[in-house]
Amino acid sequence: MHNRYLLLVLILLTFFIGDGVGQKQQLNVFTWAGYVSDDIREGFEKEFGVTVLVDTYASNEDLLTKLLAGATGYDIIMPSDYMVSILIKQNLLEALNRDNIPNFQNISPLFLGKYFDTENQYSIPYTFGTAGIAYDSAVVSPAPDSWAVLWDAQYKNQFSMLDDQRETIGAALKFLGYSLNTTDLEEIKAAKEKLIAQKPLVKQYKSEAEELLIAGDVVMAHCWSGDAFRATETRPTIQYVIPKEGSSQFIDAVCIPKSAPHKALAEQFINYLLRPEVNAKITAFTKYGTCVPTAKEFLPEHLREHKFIYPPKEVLESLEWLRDPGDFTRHYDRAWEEIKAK
Ligand code: SPD
Repeated sequence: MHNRYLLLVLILLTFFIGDGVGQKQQLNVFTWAGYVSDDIREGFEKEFGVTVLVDTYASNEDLLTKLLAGATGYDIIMPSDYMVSILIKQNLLEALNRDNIPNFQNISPLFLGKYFDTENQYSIPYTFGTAGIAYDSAVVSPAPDSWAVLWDAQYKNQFSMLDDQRETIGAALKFLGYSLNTTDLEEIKAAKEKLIAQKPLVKQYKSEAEELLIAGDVVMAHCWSGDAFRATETRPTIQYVIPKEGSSQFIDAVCIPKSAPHKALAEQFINYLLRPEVNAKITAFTKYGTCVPTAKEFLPEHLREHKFIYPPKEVLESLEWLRDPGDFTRHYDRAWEEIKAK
């Protein structure tokens, strides 16, 4: 009798599991624009009987500001490398339970154990890429090879810069021959002045640069590799270059915030993303690299080894990871505020 009662309770729970009786559970994803496609979202919704809501941000700092302001509804976030370290330090991330993520084994060791989460206790890699310059080769000639082109007055009002303080200050630092992660006040000041001098030439600061390129609003954009690649689908004359002075490389990760309302569902979603056939859909949509080698079997030939995704060795050697500058962050914040206020 007692067992039958227990069974009835379990059946009712299965029926009414969710945020309220009769309601489907909702997974809230907070990520970069153009990062979670409808087919990935709908595939999960259908299989798990839940709804997935996707909200977007334009920079890691926007994500951090929102979390520090107490945003509590998000189950999944996708910070980049250095922001993972910052979020761990701020105690804002939930440790992942690997028992619930058996597909973790599908990830290439090349993308694991990185400096920002050496044991992958809090993060799994989603995609990887670089920052560089996308340009319309039908208009911009000769092909640029240096950050200098983004200070060339002939392109006044015809290019955009990322609306991302670490990336944009980073581009100026690299142009000046400095590290992306400098903690030298004079170098930050020089980068700030460079960007203030550039400002009258800039059409827009925008992280979703592919939209401007596709619309033909700009002929050049400081932009991330996958977004440049996406723009080529509409404008095949778009090319992408990593300037000779060097640039940034990144891994965008998937994490669960400490405040996530649906942790178990979030781990199921992470496990789902790591299925090779689903992971291939991430690359097919975002045009960023996959961290799951077996996903390549599900990708068309041109996405398996594309030059926008896999730069040659000598270019790779010129790339730097963004890192958490600790207390020095305030100088990056201040420089960015001054640039944007001009
Ligand atoms: N549209 C997707 C953009 C993803 C960019 N990743 C950001 C890396 C920042 N260092």
